[in-house]
Parts: sequence; C-alpha cells; structure tokens
Amino acid sequence: MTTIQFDPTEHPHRRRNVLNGDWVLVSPHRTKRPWQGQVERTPPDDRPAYDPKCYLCPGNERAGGRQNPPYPSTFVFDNDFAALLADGPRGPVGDDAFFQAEGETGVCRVICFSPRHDLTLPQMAVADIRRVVDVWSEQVVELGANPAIHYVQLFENKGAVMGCSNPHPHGQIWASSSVPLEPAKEDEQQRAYLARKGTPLLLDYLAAELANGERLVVENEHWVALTPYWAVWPFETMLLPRRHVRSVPGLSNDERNALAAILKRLLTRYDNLFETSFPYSMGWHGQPTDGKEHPHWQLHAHFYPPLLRSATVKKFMVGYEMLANPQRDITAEQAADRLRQMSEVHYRSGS
Ligand code: H2U
Ligand code: ZN
Repeated sequence: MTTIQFDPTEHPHRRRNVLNGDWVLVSPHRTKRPWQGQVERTPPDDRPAYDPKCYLCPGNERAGGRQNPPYPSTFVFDNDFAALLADGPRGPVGDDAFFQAEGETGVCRVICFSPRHDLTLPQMAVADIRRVVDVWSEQVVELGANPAIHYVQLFENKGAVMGCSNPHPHGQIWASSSVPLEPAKEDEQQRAYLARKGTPLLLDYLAAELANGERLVVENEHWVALTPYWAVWPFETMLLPRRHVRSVPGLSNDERNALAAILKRLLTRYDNLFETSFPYSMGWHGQPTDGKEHPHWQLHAHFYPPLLRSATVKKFMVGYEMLANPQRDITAEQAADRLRQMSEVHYRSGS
C-alpha cells in the first residue's frame, strides 16, 4: 500500500472506461512542460463550391458509373463498393474450434451532407446541419425496420489523415446483421449497470460530470459535449442528450434543432484549436435494431480526433498501445480546458 497521496495531475494512473469496460493509461507528469501555444499553420484548403471531378458533387458521375442527381440539400446512395452485401449466409458457417466464422449481411450507404464541395459541418448553416440530423434519423428507421439488420452504424470519417478519400462533406452508414464489437461492449456494460442500479449508466454518468464540471466542453438546453474521463484520443469528446433517448429517431424536434446547433459549436471549436479543418472519426451509438427492448441504452456520439499538438502532429496508436494498453499524456481535464478556451467563431469565417 502506498502512502503517497494520489494526484491525478501528477501520478501515472489507469482510468476505466465504464461504457465499454476498457482501461486507458494516463501519464500526466509528461505534460508538465508549459504549453507553447504555437500553432503550425497549414496552407488554407481552398476548394471550389463545385468540383467537376468529385464523385459526390451534384450531377457528377461516380466511380461505379452511376450519376448523382442535382441534389439541393442532402443525398443518400448505396455505397458502390459496399463492405456488406444484402444477400448471403448469416450466422455460424462452421463449428470448427480454430476456424470460426459467421456469415454477415447488411447495407452500406453514403450520405452527402451538402451539395457544396467546399463546406464542412461547422461551416454549414444550423438549418442545413438539422437536415443531416433528420437524414440520420430516417436512415436508422428505414434500415432498422429490416428484420435482417440488427445494428445501424452512422459515422463520419473526416480528413486525409483519417484515410478519408474525398473532402466533399459526407458520412457513411454500415447496417449489419450482427451488433458490431464496440456497440456490443457498450450494450453489455449498460445492461449490467441498469440491472445493478436501476438507472441508465450514461444518465448517471452525465449527472456526475455536470456536478464535477472539469470535463465539460459545450452545453445547451438539450445536449452536453464533454471529454470523457476515460478518453483515449487527445481531444476526444462525447456528445450526450440530457434526456433518456435510446437512438436518433427518438429525438424530439427541439432536441434535433439543439443538436444541429451544438454540433456547429463543438466542431467550430475543434477547427479553431489548430486552425485547421479538424480530422476525426465520429459516430453515433444507439440501441440495436434487433426488435428487442433496450431500456439500458442511452444515445451518444463519439468524436475521435487524432491531432495532438498541431495541424500536422498526430497521435499514433503504436508500440505499447498496440501491444498492451492505450495511453495518453494530456489529461481529459486539460483537453476540456483547451477546448473550452476556443472561440465559437470559425477561424475562417472572416477570411
Ligand atoms: P470515405 O468516407 O472514407 O472517404 O469513403 C467514401 C465512400 O464512398 C467509400 O466507402 C464510396 C467508397 O466505397 N464511394 C462510392 O460509393 N462511389 C464512388 O463513386 C466513390 C466512393
Ligand atoms: Zn464534391
């Protein structure tokens, strides 16, 4: 037993992710050197409003040979190179002890957030972001109604460093016959918590974060964005509704408007942090669409941005993290503080 008083800003420690059961190693002593405040600028990303060579712009031909309509707001299409196919074997396809496999079926779609090639979500008008929220909802309803689809994963992969192939603002949907790994881990933890405490895990967690305040980033009447206690990525955030809502289609009209507004504010802060269009993978986690009751589920979005110190210095998940355990230096509290200091006026809005 140690007699040294634990100081979370000084002593290396492990934090438990209560949402998925994983752990993260935090090494706060390595950030004691003062922040230089230096921002390495990248050349401005000046894109045209319409790019004749972009496969997502209105009216253009896609790589698969299909043509996009001259869409005025959002546009959803079946991915021409889908990772999942609608027809095929499902469930166990072999019972060998060493060579286990399950057939997986599903649907993959692409959502164009805007006809404008030059915009990103934080640069869009709140009313246009609201349209994206409605598309997310419509897609979960439509795909989730298919009895062969048990999970609808909505996500956005943004920025070349994330492997995103096209800067045209877009997201994706992969809807599958099984519940994928990450939502399955969250399902298990949330289920166990409700059984133990009688209240949904993330509602109690949000109440604790609101009482503490250290990790809060932005709030409005219906939503809270925070850096989770167990964050792995340097500026990781989680976006939570204040009310118990199990999936996107459960959001009220007011909650959808408030969501569009807080997305713009959060993503503007992200862009302002290193004065760059902030890369990330984001996605929604809501209840499975397997036709069962999921009172333990609370809807939330995760934002996983890789940037660490500037527009060009990213965190690598290598070495110890691949072999042993994810690790971070800057604490979730320090990251929240940095994001709280950011302006909500986009750095490019005056240019
Ligand atoms: P990113 O979000 O990682 O850039 O991927 C874009 C998706 O768009 C990718 O899954 C699809 C790719 O298969 N796509 C089409 O469906 N049609 C095309 O013409 C090009 C890209
Ligand atoms: Zn385009």
